[in-house]
Amino acid sequence: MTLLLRDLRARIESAQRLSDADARALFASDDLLSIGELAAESNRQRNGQRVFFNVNRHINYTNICVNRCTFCAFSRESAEESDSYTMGLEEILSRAKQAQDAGATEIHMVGGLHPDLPFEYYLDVLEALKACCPDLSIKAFTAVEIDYFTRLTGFSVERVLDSLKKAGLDSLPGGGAEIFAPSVRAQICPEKITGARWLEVIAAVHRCGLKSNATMLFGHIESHADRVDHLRQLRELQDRTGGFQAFIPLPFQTENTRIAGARGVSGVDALKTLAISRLYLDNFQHIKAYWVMLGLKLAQTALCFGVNDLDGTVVEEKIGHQAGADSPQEIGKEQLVNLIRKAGKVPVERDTLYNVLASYE
Ligand code: V47
Ligand code: SF4
Repeated sequence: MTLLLRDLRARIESAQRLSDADARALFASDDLLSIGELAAESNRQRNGQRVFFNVNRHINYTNICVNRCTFCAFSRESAEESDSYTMGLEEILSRAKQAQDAGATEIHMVGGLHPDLPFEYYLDVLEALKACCPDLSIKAFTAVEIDYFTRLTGFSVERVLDSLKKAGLDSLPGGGAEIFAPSVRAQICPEKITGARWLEVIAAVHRCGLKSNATMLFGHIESHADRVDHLRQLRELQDRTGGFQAFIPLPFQTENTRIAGARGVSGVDALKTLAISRLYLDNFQHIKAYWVMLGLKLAQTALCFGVNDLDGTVVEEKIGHQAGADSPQEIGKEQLVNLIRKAGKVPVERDTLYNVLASYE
């Protein structure tokens, strides 16, 4: 172990916060195994041997989007394109009912920024979901969608959130954060809200009493310093609100995307990024390895690098798969339990708010 890592170990053991310079030094280090060991220890102190998963279903209600993020293989410009779609109420409800019958506890619902759907569509969907499946927790709409609803309606963020909450919204996922650095956003998502706006919307989400997650899209054109800057802004907001549940680093999938020179993510980089996130984000309880983008085996390996959550059964996923993710569409609960057990950990099924539903000792 190098001097840097020995020094960091001492500081982590005495619960001292890592600085941005520490995090940048970790990204520059080749000592993946020592970084992983430190992150695993830090996770053990927080979460013991337990690894969480949930039984959920993703619903991507439309792929039509007025933004044209260059990293996104999922979105389509208009209804004229042959593979564009927008789900009606019945299509959404039938997916939710199937999920409920299969034992799901959560619906994860996000989509493109549709040019014509009125705000009432989203309220109707939430109300209908709650009426037909009252036991399903609805985690829906990224900060990017929430901002779009303020532009559709002319309402404040607070008023939009209040309406969605009354209609049945229970929590928010962490998408749309990408990388906060303006120079990177200008190239990968020029039409998307700024990083500052993402943080402002999420601060309002937390103020209104809803929990959310946070993500970071990495492995395209960003530098290590950009990643650390992103993590710092999340850590600062979490200090203020405490409203984030999990952090989810999303490795960039390159197929069908339009980023010149994007390199994609190696297994080493993915594990190192997950481990550094665990070490730096000392005020986040959970670090999630999203198996859809990482692949099952790398997600399992991540459990030895500070990760304590594997997301869920998912069932139908489009955003990662259209960009070339070679993971399956769906995995069963038994498969998740096995995956976690074989990593030497204790699988725990959770609900959206991390209450324990079942422990597979
Ligand atoms: O915001 C888009 C990302 C996100 C690509 O909160 C891509 O529990 C990789 O946020 N390669 C949506 N990533 C997914 C997401 C998420 C997933 C699972 C759990 C949770 C949670 C949130 O996917 C988008 C964007 O950052 N994305 N295109 C791509 N080519
Ligand atoms: Fe639209 Fe989201 Fe895709 Fe960007 S990432 S083009 S906002 S669906």
